[in-house]
Amino acid sequence: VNEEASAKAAAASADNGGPTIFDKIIAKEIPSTIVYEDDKVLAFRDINPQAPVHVLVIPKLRDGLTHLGKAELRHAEILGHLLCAAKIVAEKEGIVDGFRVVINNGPEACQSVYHLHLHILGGRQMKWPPG
Ligand code: IU
Repeated sequence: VNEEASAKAAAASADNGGPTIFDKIIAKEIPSTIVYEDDKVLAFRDINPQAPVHVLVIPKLRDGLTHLGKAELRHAEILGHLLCAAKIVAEKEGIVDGFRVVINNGPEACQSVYHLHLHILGGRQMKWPPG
């Protein structure tokens, strides 16, 4: 029932290309615990952590990347930058030898915020397959 509810909630907030709460986090209108920041990306702690370390890495400029399904070759640089930032976060958090990077894409993957983000998860034993 819970899984069904969360899938429905995700579908209900499906991509409409509008602003998201991450705009306010980037603008620092909503406080977040920042782990890493540079001119292109922001990394902050997830408000509802699913592991001892759970950090989100997002592009400061969404530039059409509501979700990975919108990626085009012109996004190659920022996509690479996000992955490099993920590694920096893992190093800073002391989990560089064991961590997971997740991108939920679309309602079927339970994406709830339509501003591309990488989940960096670690600090516990991960399982495979993921749920
Ligand atoms: P998802 O991949 O779209 O499902 O992930 C969105 C994440 O954003 C999810 O893990 C939320 O806990 C997290 N989040 C947050 O950290 N701060 C917020 O204000 C909101 C969501 I709304």
